[in-house]
Amino acid sequence: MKMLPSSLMNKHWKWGIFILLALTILLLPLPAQSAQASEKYIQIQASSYEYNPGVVRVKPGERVTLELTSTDVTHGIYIDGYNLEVIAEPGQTQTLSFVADQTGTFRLRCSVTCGALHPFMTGKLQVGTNALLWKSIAIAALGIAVVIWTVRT
Ligand SMILES: [Cu+2]
Repeated sequence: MKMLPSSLMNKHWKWGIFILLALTILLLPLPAQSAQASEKYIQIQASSYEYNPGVVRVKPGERVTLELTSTDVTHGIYIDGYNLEVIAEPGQTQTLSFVADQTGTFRLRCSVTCGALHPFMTGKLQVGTNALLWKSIAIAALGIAVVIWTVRT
């Protein structure tokens, strides 16, 4: 077998370290999240064509009650993934309670055709920290560091 040029060997060695570190980041257990069943009330105001707040953050396992109020026409919220829906008529408040038993980011969509921009009336439900995103960022940063390290030596 032909020996690889030493400079190339050097680079392979660095990428080996990168792969090891990347795997470590991926397999690293997440800090234990509180298993306490706390309750969270979140008021959401719906108006054409937005939710206020647009992003709802809750902890995994939390009992969540959304209080949806519409300030103009009838609006709804459909939570993708959880497959739950709540509809509020003008000036009214409707509540939706559920346990945030799935982690991740879920899209909120208006479930009532409310006007021209209705398809764009969306929000987000974020359950727990987005661990996968942070891991991806860490691995990408590590990759960039190895590239810089390889180029400079
Ligand atoms: Cu709508």
